[in-house]
Amino acid sequence: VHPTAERRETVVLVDSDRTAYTDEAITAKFTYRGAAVTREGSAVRVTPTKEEFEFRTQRKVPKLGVMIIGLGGNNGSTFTATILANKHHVTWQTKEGLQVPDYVGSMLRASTVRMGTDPSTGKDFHLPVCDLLPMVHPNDIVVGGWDISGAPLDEAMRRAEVLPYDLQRQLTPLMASVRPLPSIYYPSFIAANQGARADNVIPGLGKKDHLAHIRKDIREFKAAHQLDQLIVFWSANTERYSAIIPGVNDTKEALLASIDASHPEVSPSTLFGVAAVLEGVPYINGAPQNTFVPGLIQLAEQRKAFIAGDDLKSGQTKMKSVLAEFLVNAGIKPLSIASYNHLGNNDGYNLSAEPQFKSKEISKSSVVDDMVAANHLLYKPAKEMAKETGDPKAKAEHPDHIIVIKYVPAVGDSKRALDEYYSRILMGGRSTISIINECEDSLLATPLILDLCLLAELLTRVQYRTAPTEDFQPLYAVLSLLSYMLKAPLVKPGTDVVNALSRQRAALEQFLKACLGLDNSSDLLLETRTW
Ligand code: NAI
Ligand code: DG6
Repeated sequence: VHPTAERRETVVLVDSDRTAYTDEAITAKFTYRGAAVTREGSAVRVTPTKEEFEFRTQRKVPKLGVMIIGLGGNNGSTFTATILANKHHVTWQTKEGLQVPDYVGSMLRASTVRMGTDPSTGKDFHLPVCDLLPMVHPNDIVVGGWDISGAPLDEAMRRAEVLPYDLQRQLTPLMASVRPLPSIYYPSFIAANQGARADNVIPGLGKKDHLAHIRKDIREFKAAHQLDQLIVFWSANTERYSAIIPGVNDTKEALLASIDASHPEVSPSTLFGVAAVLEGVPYINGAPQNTFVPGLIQLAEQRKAFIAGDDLKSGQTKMKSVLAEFLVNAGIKPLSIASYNHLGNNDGYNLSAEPQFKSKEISKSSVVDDMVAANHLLYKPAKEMAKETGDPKAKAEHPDHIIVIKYVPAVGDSKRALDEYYSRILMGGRSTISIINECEDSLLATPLILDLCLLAELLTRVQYRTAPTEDFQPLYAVLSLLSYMLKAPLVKPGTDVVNALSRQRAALEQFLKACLGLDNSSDLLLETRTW
């Protein structure tokens, strides 16, 4: 068994009077420290703040199901195959020799977190992230879902051309028994070139009936597999953006009424979201479109149901959320970022249509915004630009940022991404960094889907309160803690989006540690810097 798929019985026991263990739960007190900052003329006043939290994490790991919309796609079939290969210990031959299945690329299963120092050696002590708190083992996930293409998953896996032949050959009998449920197909939302695939659609009833149908599918899947928890995950084709229309999808009441009236602007991904929220199961959007219209966010808030999105941050954009942060934090000024990629899978085919490309362009474009806005020494804020240009509506300074995606069938799922970062360095000098990245897109995306589902499930078991007299309550509906895996993270309306990968990872690590009552000032390493 590969170490990333191993089952361990690790229990982290925190030796502190602020952390308590019962058979049911881990309860931890945590002091959340921040600062209130104001400018007063040439002075900046910083007032330290603190708020007391108590986190309670249920220890019993549920039997988990994941229902994927787009199950027969490259990601859906690769996700299913990965879990089945690990569960059944399927090994396969390649020119490099015998391969064992793994979960490489999953930050939960394949990365570690620094816990502190081992006093006997004085060396750092690291733990797999998935061992911090009780989490579902991926091999135990029951996978199902919907697709407008009715191909059973063995055929879908062959069509995807992602996994090696000898693995596909052995997985065929296992995959053949998984068949996608019929799905909702509204042709105006995805590229016309997808029409040929749509042989497995729920008959043309109204949107109200479609909603009822999907809700019933969710309930039946849960019951049939005796699941304690379920995640619904959109991994279907990228849709065009929905228009946000007052009275149609801007409030929860309007959205529900629009579904009743079969309004044309209610997309399949939004309808699935409404179904999941009404069934009280988390819903995650792995594609870029604006599934989470204001009405759906409101509905999730009202029902205290969890939602997360948008769009998996797998390769080129993940790299960008590291590199742009590095450059700007190093005091170097990117002047332009030009990102090109070509791919030949069905995702690329769908994105070759302009409205669907537009959705992807938006999610890929926003990823450097927060890093740029954080450095007013390099990039002039809007106010300064307005003064300089005389245009009161002038926008803050920003690097030129261009996104190009081309469909090249020959390369299949093996995406080739080229990026150029052109920056200003000392004394008006220039620096150019070029990156070429080539790999199977779905082999990067699959572990992200896994992490998103496992984390969303964990967060359904975490509750908090801010005073001992209060009842424990769930976290806020939009799970922005999942941002690390997402290109355009959805956050609580009115709050800032964090795109920088290191900050996203730190937030997640710190939160998992906070649930154990642990503070995360370990990188201070004061013992190495003092006498
Ligand atoms: P794919 O095109 O292979 O799979 C999408 C599947 O969705 C197809 O089987 C299609 O028949 C199905 N589908 C379309 N509309 C549907 C509906 N209304 N209901 C149910 N099924 C429907 O695409 P792939 O590569 O699996 O990607 C899935 C999504 O994830 C795309 O939106 C893509 O942009 C996004 N994504 C993919 C990444 C990757 O690395 N592969 C990374 C980031 C995002
Ligand atoms: C082409 O850009 C297809 C897309 O679906 C991407 O492959 C996917 O969004 C992953 O993007 P990135 O930028 O994280 O590699």
